[in-house]
Parts: sequence; C-alpha cells; structure tokens
Amino acid sequence: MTDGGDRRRFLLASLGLAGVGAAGPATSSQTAGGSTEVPQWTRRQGAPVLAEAYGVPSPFEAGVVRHRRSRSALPGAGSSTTPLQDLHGIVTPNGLHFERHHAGVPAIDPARHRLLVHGLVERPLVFRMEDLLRLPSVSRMHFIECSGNSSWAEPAPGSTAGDIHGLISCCEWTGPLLSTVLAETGVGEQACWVLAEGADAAALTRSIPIGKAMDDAILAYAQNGERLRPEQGYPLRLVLPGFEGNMSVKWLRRLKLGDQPFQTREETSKYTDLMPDGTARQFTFVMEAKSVITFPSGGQRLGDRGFYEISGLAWSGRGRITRVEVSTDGGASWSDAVLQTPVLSKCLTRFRAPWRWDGATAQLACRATDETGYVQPFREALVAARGVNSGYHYNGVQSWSVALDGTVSHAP
Ligand SMILES: Nc1nc2c(c(=O)[nH]1)N[C@H]1C(S)=C(S)[C@@H](COP(=O)(O)O)O[C@H]1N2
Ligand SMILES: [Mo]
Repeated sequence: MTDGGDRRRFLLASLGLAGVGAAGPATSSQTAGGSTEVPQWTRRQGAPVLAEAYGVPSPFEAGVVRHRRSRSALPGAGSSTTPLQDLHGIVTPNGLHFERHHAGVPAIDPARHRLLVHGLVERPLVFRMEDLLRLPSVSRMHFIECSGNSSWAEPAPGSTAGDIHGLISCCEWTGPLLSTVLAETGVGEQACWVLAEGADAAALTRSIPIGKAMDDAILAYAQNGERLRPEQGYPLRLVLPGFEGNMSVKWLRRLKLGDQPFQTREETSKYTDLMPDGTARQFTFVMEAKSVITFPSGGQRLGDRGFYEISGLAWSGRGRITRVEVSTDGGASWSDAVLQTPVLSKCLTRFRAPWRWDGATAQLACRATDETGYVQPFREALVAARGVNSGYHYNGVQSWSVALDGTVSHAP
C-alpha cells in the first residue's frame, strides 16, 4: 500500500463494505434492520435536558454491568469484576469499578469521618475531611488490581476477559499525597512502616513500607472527577500505585507509624503466597506486568472474515509498559502492537494490532514488557517458579481460541 486511497480500498474490501458514494455510505446497518431513510428519532424533539439528575448510560448499553466473582458466607463479603471486554480506552467508569469488600460497604457521614495519624510521629494529628481538602493535592491515573486477579486454576468454560481478569480497574485519583499529610505530623526517626486501617466492619489493616508511603501514595477523596463511590472507599481511601489492591485501604480512618511491620491478619494468614516447599512469600507488594486481549475475547463471536483490530490492556506495578507483543498463531510468531499514548506509569495502557481473520481457527495471545525490562512470563515458567498453591499474583500469558464459526473462548 503506497497511498491513502489504496489503504482505504484495502480496508473497505476487507471489511466487506461498498465504496462511499455521493448519496452516503451503503452500510451494513441495512442488514441489521436499519435504513438510510430519515429515522423517526430525527423527526421529533428528543428527551429534555437531565437537570437535577445524575446521567446514566443509554438503555441499549444496559448489559454493560459488573459481574459477581465470589460470594462468601458473610453477606457483605465478596467481589465483582469490571467487564473489561465492554470498555474502550483505559478509563474505568466509576459505576463499573471492580469491588472487593471483606465486610460490606459502610455508610459513612463525611462530616463525622476522621483520620487519625499517630505512633512514631512528631505531632499526632486528627484530620477532618475539610482539613484534607485544604491540602495541596494531585490527580493521577493509576490502576488498582486485586492480587487474586486472573487465575492459577483453569477458568470456567465460557469465561470472558472480565470474568478472568476483571479484578482490575483504572481511574484518575485525586487527593493529597500521603507524604504531604506526613509532613504535617512529622515522621519519627525510627519510623519504617505505616499501619493503615479502614473504618469498615472488617477494620482491614495493612503495613506499608515508609518508602512507599513517602513516594507516591495518595489519600484519595475523588475518582474520575467526582467524590469516591461508597464501594470505592467514600469518603477517603489510600491508593498505593502498583501495589496489590488489598493495601489500598478503603474508608481510611487511621495511620500508625511504627518501626516494624504490624503482622496483621491480611499479611500473615492472607495475602501471602504459599510456595511448593511449604514456605510462604510475605509482603509481595508489587503487581508484575500483565496483559490481556479484550477484543476479540471470551464470549464474543467474529462475524465476517476480514479486517479486525485486536485490542487489549497492559499494565505493570513497576512503572510504564514499553512493549506489547501479539501472536495470532498460538505463539509461533509475535509482532509488536501499537501502544496508545499517553503511556503512564502504574496505569493501564491500551494496545492495538491490525489482524486479518482468514476464517480459519486461530489462537490469540499477548505478552507485556515494562520499563524495568521485565517480560510477562508464560504459565510454565510461572508454575515452575511458584507452584500452584497460591491464589495470588498470577500474571501468566493467556490465550484466546477463535473457532471456525468465529466464537472466541479461553484456550487451555
Ligand atoms: N477497609 C477496606 N479496605 C479494602 C478492602 C476492604 O475490604 N476493606 N478490600 C481490599 C481489597 S482485597 C482490594 S482488591 C481493594 C479493592 O478496591 P475496590 O473495591 O475499590 O476495587 O480494596 C482493598 N481495601
Ligand atoms: Mo484484593
């Protein structure tokens, strides 16, 4: 292809579309019950402005919802996934952010909420929300991923991208840096760890190394331009960019500085990785590089053969994504996908790769590399290193099979 005209003819031909004439495009919408006549919704006034109301998506998008991932004996505990296969770009709309609660969503009155900062500090302080809102703040795009995301076990038949990988979401988080708040209290010389505690019935607590606390930790009160959703920690949560989601304590009410880790339940009994030799890896904070093809992906079905844009998401808890390779032949050959800019640190990156489906079976896979040079491993390497005892920190390369009839499913 040497010029734009050739490229356009190629695209139209491979899409199975006719050329665009003066009368407008003869589109495939005619086969979907549409027509090029002026439609009825153009012939009369539309619905009035939605003043004094919160806008919601089109009723035609009503199927784009979170899905339950796990249920527990306690009614408040469980998780729901983001439908990654239905989203575009890198931002997760607030109503589709995945959820993981250990004891339900508390109903917190922000006027009565307090943040206590104490322990090895020079000045113990209690902050009201209005105090935190007065501090210098940042707005940064970061993903939050549960360390239980993706699966060491074989996913159930029919699993979608969201079913397997949807315990990850990506928002713009706004609030003061934790370092700004700690500058108010002063940090004691012996302080190496920060205990963060939630105000939910789980009183979820985690120990955070002081280096992370002083680096890029955010005390977020807003996500994607509005105040946090109740299920994301309203009115205040910790966001620890790139660290396992469990440490981004929601409904944050207390920070205690100490000279050693606090050895809470969530870092002894839970969120440790049981190795084949019976020992446990503890404090495995960073979410390593991972990628997933979201189109075409499990549960979807390709129609006509011809041109498709393969698209997906890549991320790393260590920094920026530098490369995503895509294979359409089960890993026999790989080619570089285009990374959608801006490519941000500890943030989802959208990748895209052109593909012409010839109607045969195909196996699609992707693998990510981050700025530290770390390459997402294949399952065999991961299992050889860590066994299959742990439910956490799985980031192996995953494939989708495309069948002759165009249906897409998880490839074992
Ligand atoms: N206070 C509190 N913080 C919490 C939790 C919780 O149950 N209570 N769940 C943790 C876990 S395991 C994860 S993965 C993330 C999920 O954040 P999200 O629900 O906003 O997606 O919050 C973390 N912070
Ligand atoms: Mo989690």
